[in-house]
Amino acid sequence: MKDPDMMGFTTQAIHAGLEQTNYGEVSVPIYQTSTFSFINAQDGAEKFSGKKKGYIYTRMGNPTIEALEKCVATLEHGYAALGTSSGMSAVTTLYMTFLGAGMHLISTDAVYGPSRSVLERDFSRFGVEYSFVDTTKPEKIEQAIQDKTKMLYIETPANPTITLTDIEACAKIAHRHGIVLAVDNTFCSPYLQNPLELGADVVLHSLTKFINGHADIVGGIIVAKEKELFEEIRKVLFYMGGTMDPHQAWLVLRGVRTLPLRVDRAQENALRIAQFLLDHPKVDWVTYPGLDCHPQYELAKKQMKGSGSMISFGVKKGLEGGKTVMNNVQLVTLAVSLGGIESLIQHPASMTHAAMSRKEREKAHITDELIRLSVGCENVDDLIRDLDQALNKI
Ligand code: LCS
Repeated sequence: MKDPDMMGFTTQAIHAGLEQTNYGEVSVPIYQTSTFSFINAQDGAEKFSGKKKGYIYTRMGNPTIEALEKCVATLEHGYAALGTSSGMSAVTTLYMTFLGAGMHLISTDAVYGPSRSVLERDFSRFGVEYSFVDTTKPEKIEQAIQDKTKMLYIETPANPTITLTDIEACAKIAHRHGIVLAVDNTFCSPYLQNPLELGADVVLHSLTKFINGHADIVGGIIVAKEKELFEEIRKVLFYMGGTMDPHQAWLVLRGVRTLPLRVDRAQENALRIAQFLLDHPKVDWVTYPGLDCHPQYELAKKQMKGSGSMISFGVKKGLEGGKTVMNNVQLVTLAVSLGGIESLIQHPASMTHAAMSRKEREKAHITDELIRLSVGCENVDDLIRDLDQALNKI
């Protein structure tokens, strides 16, 4: 009955990862311990050598963290997963695994700001090279490939432009050239998109967002399709130390159990809000994958199982108009982050993507007037009323 492969997504989200002990618990216990005792010297030596399975030290594995890893690996159809201290820890662990001096990465130009800045500022100090291209056009990826390219890293939908990259097309290009394809699936969650099924080798999430969904923790996770890649990443993560804490994992487990319910509600709200914004006289443009005016509406239907709840839009009077909206919303909260039950609004050019130069931002279509809205699970009429009064102040 509890074979995850036989279950639908909502059942998996609720049950995957729980392995009952003799107590018959129905929620995963928090194993808040840094280390695990060995029965004797031989037991310790065998666990270290890998001859015997068992827990050693929480940075190298812990039952609560493993329960979350099993759950997300099931939802993403991967071989196994690794919990990380933050989404950025997942990103940098992957860079550290697949890149080194003289190696080259190709990435989406409109990627989450720090996923780009950490390459420009930090990995470059160790000789890592990179090209940020408009991955919405697969031919641009092909043109950027060099002999030393080792990794293709895409984010779709991209933060904050909500433009899409064709995962299947990227997998074909990457594998033709022997390159690893990693997909940041944060904006969709595994409920709406499964990159491993579309040919990606590795998927990562900022758990801080949809998977946890309650704006109360920071965390990340990496899911690998194959054992070999998983083992490579695991060694890097254990030594670099960006691992998770059991209490953090427990909170995410509590959040993931309702992922499909939250996403269903939020994206229902988002479609209504996107249509409302599109018709509003103070709004110039709206980018939302559920609108047929989205430039990649057909691709959204092909690779996503729903349109999600992230919207970007531009208002009359550009940035000044956007500031008026952000300063006047009362229910929608002015804050970065996304994917929670509460609606959040922010201005990427001065907030999440402020570390990019204006030139690079404009090249990536992260224009000054772009406002990003993460639609939550509130009553949609309340959200629309709030946005309407704020827009009307422009
Ligand atoms: N990937 C994506 C697509 C993200 O949006 C973020 C965070 C990360 C990775 C990093 O995850 P973290 O370390 O924060 O858990 N995005 C944020 C945003 O748009 N506003 O605040 C954080």
